[in-house]
Order: sequence, then C-alpha cells, then structure tokens
Amino acid sequence: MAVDPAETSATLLIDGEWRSGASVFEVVDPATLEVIAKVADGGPDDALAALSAAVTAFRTWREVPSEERAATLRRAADRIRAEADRLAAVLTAENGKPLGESRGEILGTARMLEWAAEEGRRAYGRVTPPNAAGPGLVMREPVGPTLAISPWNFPASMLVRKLSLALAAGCTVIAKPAEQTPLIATELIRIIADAGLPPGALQSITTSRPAEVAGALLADPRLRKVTFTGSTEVGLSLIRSTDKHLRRTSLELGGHSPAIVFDDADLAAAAAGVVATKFANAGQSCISINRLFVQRTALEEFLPLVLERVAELRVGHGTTTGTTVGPLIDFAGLDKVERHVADARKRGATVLTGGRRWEPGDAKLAGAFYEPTVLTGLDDSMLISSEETFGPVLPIYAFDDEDEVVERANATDYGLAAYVYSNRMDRVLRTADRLSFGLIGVNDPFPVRPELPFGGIRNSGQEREGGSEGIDAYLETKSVSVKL
Ligand code: TXE
Repeated sequence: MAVDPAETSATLLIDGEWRSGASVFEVVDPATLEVIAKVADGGPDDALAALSAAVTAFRTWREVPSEERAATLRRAADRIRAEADRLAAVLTAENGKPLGESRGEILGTARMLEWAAEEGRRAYGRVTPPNAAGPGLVMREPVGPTLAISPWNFPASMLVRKLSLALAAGCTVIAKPAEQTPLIATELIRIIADAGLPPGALQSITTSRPAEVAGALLADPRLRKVTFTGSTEVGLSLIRSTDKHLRRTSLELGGHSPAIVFDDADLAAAAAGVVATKFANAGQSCISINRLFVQRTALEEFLPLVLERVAELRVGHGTTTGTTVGPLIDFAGLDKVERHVADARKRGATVLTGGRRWEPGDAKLAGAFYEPTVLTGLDDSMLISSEETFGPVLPIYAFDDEDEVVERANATDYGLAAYVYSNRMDRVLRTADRLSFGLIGVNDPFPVRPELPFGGIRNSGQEREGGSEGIDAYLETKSVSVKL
C-alpha cells in the first residue's frame, strides 16, 4: 500500500493539535520490506508537553457526565465500523496479517469502545449502612493521566482496549504506539479524538525511541497510571520505574499457553480449533498455543487431522486473496523461531511439516516468512517448551492422564491463556478449575470477549482489560465517612 509520506508525518497529537516532530522514522511493509510511510519521531520534550496538556484536560474530562463520555465513544465506534475496510488495509500494510484478520480486529475495537462506554456508566460506588453518626460512602474516581503503551502484534485492539476504558473512566490518555505499527494507531486515535474529545484528553506520541519517551513520562509523578502490553522484560522495567513514585500499573505480557486435547473431544473440531489459535497472526499472539498436549490414546487419530488443517494454510502477502499466514514482523522474530526449532531438532524432536523459512517464489516478498510448522517428539526441557516462540510453530506433546497434564500445563512462569478440548462436563469443569491461567477456552479457540476480563497471572501480567474489572483498572476507590 502506498501511503503519501506528507500525509503521515504529522503524527504527534499534542493538546488537540497534530504536529510533526524534529525528525521522522520509516514504517515498512513487513512482507516486502518497502517503506510505506514516514511518521513523526517524537521525543521526551513532546511527551512532557503532552503530559502537561493531559493534566489540564483531566480537570475537565473527569467532570464530563459519564453519559456524554459514553456517547463520544459510541460515535467513534460507528465511524470505525463505517471505515472498517480502509482501516483493515492500513493495519495489514504495516503489520502483515491477512486482511480478514485485520478486519476482524478493527471490528473488535468498535465492540470494545461500546463496552467501555457502557461500563463507564456503571462505575458505581456504594453506601454503607449508617453507624450512630451517619452513612459511609464508597466513591470511585478516575486515576488520572495515563500512559498507554501498545504493541505491534494487535496494534488496533490492544491500543483501543486501553484507551477506551481509560477515557470511559474519565482518565486522560497519552498513547505510545509500537514503532513498527504507528499508522493504524494514528488512524484510530484521529477517529476517537474527532468523535468529540476535548484537546488533551487523548494524545499520541509516535516514536522510534520508546525507552526515552516512556522514561521521561515515568519520571514525572503527574503521570498517575501506565498500562502496557508487550514483553515481560519491558513490563518488569516499568514496575521498577515506580520505585520513586508509586503509580497504578497494568501489564499484559508474554504467554506460554497450553492446550489440552482429551480423547473424548470432537477431534476434528479440536484440530480445527488448535490450528486456528496457533497460526492466527502467524503465531505472534500472547494467547497463541505454545504447547499442545494430546492424550496418547487419541494421538494417532488426531495428528493427521491437524496436518490436514495445516496443509490448508496459505503463506503470503496479507493482501493476497486466500492468504492465511503473513510474514513475521521482522527478522529478529524469525531468528527466535529458528533458534527454537533448531534446539528442538538437536534434542531429538521430529518435524512433521515445515521447519524452515518459506520460499515465496516472488522476489518482492523479501520479508521474514516461515512455513507453518508442526513438531512432535518433544520433551519439557527444550527451549520451545518454556520460552514464548511467537511464530507459526505448533509443538505437540503426548500425555496419559488428567493429573499429569494439569501439572505439566501449569509448570510455566507465564499464566495468560489455556485451552481445553473435551466433551465431558466433569473433565472440563475440573480442568478449568485447576489450570492456573487468566483465560481458559473450553472448545473455544478465541476466548476473548469484551464482557470477559482479559489478562494473566505470574509473569504474564497484572490487572485486567475488559469485563467489569477492566474499568476498575482506571478507577481509584475513596471512602467518605459522613457525620450528620
Ligand atoms: O516487545 P517490546 P517486542 C513478546 C513476544 C515478542 C517479545 C519481544 O515474545 O517476541 O515480546 O517483542 C515499547 N519502555 N511480546 O520487542 O519491546 C515498544 O515501543 C517503555 C508479547 O516488540 O516489549 C512497544 O510499544 N516502552 C506481546 C511495546 O513496548 C518500551 C506483544 C512492546 O515492545 C520500552 C509484543 C521501554 N524501555 C511482544 N521498550 C503480547 N503480550 O501480546 C519497548 N517499549
């Protein structure tokens, strides 16, 4: 997709004004490595100007009735739906995922905005039974100016999840989109800001220097909240940044999701489900399956079903009709995938399909493509068994009984998503109870809905996005004791 650089260089939204930076950085199509745009490279001074505007805007935005805040978010949702095709094309151009996935992600942001609008109106407090002197009130108030740092893998949904809930709660937001995918973030921020936000309520700093920009904001106690989706390493550094000034911190980090297929499951549906989860976004998802446990008694029947589904996948440019697996975001991502597969091979794993870079047969497709890969013969000591691969590789492990598989599935430092395939209610309920993860999909490849809290435990994060817990992440609780 050709994007006119002149149109995209003013991508800093500060105090209601779109500004250019002192310099620009390039955005590439990860499938072809062609430069598709140049965007403003914001720095610490831009970020601090945005923070001052966010502090001022907070005084007024928090006083706007929740009904009006909700109406603004709903207007943005309508606009996003009306422009879904155009927005999907922008997302695919800089992220590489197939257009259908991009469209689904864009439509999901509209649903999230509507959910946040509704939840903002339900940010109730409570009244306690009076004591001898009078009642007690529990009041909720917005946390304050918030920094929202979002990643490139779901650059639309991860961004909107954060800013919709924050704005609905009455917070003001400075968005810091990932450097690989600033275009879709800028488009969405423009739509949401234009839906009726006052200057400074929503701002955006595109930058190629995330540590510097975030560092300037995090050093300033006026920033009251940071919400982050990305690597566990950066997430931990954000926690450390609160050692001088405590501030609310929501983290959505890496994952290492197990999926368990019991022998009583509908095996064809389970095969379709695990392949859908695994290869969505070329495996670059925090809820992607990293370990697929199949009951030994079902393995012989199940493996061909999985391989059939994998054979149907089509690697290519995200805009080509029929593509189901796009490129990895960059060659650093590809290196990690190759390292994991090489280590598994060296230690005795078998490659059932894939296991190498994809050869496009088209010189224009110079990006980091990898063939959809299925591995067996794995053991729990391999790199792939404990580190997040973030690529199109499905490792399959055999297990014998429920107690064993639950213990192995839980043996990870991460705790975001887990999947169970079974038609036995007792198994489903017992396993869902015993799996120690923030989200569990039961016969469901995508256990993500605005109504359900999304987030992980252990090194996968803290706080939740979505559900009624989602708005709590942007509210403080205040107790008022009344003496009449
Ligand atoms: O993440 P980073 P990367 C995992 C996944 C992936 C690995 C590395 O395993 O392979 O992390 O990906 C911003 N202060 N996930 O390098 O660097 C950055 O600009 C403040 C899981 O892309 O964490 C971007 O906006 N911000 C994941 C965001 O952090 C900083 C999504 C994510 O980038 C910063 C992405 C700093 N010092 C990666 N350094 C998920 N949970 O879905 C970078 N950033």
